[in-house]
Amino acid sequence: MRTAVVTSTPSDSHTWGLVVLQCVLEEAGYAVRNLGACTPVARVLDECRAVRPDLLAVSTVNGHGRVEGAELITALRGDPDLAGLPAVIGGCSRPAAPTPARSGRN
Ligand code: B12
Repeated sequence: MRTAVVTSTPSDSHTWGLVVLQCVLEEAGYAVRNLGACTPVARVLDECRAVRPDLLAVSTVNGHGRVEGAELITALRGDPDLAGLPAVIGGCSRPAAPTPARSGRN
């Protein structure tokens, strides 16, 4: 059976994207190890070394994913054991606050 590690980034405490991701991957036939929210990069790497997954899936929605996701992938690619592990990052990119529409003249 294929396995996937599902995780968030160190600062991201949102959990429901992780739950959805786990459900989708399980429906696709993966055995999933869900590391939960606010997961340190070192822990993700340790789990990947232990589980030897076919996929690492990262959910991040709190707005820091661009930085922390890059840090995670850089660490992953720098580890000889994990450098070739397929990894995906996703999550909402909704703006924190919509820009109010200008009223009146264009
Ligand atoms: C619930 C919620 C919370 C709860 C979380 C509780 C919990 N147990 O998860 C609480 C109150 C704790 C919280 C805290 C904060 N939140 Co909040 N939160 C939300 C909220 C309302 C819903 C998120 C949610 O659960 N959605 C349901 C899940 C199922 O959807 P999802 O996470 O978007 O995931 C979907 C997709 O993104 C995608 N997806 C997700 N992961 C992945 C991964 C892959 C690989 C793929 C392909 C797809 C994918 O698939 C999922 C299903 O469609 C959103 C606003 C919103 N309406 O989205 C804000 C939101 C995410 N939060 C936001 C913010 C700013 C915060 C705080 C910083 C607020 C604060 N000032 O304290 C903190 C951050 C805490 C932290 N350290 O991370 C912002 C993020 C802004 C940004 N991205 O720039 C949002 C967008 C609100 C906003 N518009 O300002 N939050």
